[in-house]
Amino acid sequence: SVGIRRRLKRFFRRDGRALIFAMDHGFEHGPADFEPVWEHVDPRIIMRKVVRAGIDGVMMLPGVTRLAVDELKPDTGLMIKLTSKTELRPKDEQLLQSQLGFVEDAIKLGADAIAATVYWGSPQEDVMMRQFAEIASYAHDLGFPIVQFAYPRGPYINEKYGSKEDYRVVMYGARAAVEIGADMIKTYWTGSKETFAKVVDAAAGVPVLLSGGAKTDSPVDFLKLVWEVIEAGGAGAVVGRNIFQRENPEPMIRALLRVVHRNEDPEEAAKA
Ligand code: FBP
Repeated sequence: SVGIRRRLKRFFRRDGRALIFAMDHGFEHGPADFEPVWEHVDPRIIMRKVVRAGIDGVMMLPGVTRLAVDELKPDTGLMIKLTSKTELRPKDEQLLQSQLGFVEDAIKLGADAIAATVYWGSPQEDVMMRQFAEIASYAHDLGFPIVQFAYPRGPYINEKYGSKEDYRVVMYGARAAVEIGADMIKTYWTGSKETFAKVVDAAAGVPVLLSGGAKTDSPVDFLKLVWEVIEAGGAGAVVGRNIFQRENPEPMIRALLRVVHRNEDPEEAAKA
């Protein structure tokens, strides 16, 4: 619909690319994720820095959105995620993300897009598929785009492919996300530009964004990874720990923006 197309533009610049800040970690991993730079446990403090640095969009759960929404600029894309799990659950139940909020409430909070995770290959895949289909149906009905965090994850994947980052499973997850109706996909790095290009192909034109992952030792290592994503035809990145676990998130964001939007050489971007 027109609404979906218009709202997707909130995230992507004219070049069709986006850098989005992810901050659902207090729930999905627990507040310990903020320990490297403890002041960032306050959503207002980190959000202020991230927005000042010029981020294109942000992703949060509903409760923290309420706390941090005043820090956003009018044109900052707001993605509200409606599924998660805690790490307090028994290990084998961590292969399920549960619904924790509702589309209408996310829209009242000002969301431009709704997000939900599916762990493709999980023993609970069926539950997450239905959950995603229901959330997507509500969102689309109201003219809102739906973002899928398409994460292959589960015992059979490890047995058959050796890793959840194997491009064959990552591209399967991305394609499954397209087939179920996602307007944007966030997924793992597959280890090389060539393999990530296959993931992009499998998504058949639906934008594919990198899921940041654990903080790299040096900022330039992460910039190189994002550069390869862009070279592979990726639409950008959704980044959490590589931003908020750094003492100075602003230079990192500015460097990431140069790589995402200008294909700038990572070493140069890091220096600037
Ligand atoms: P990061 O850039 O920190 O990896 O954030 C992206 C993200 O998908 C978060 O939205 C989420 O909380 C986290 O990664 C989940 O990571 P995992 O499931 O791999 O533990």
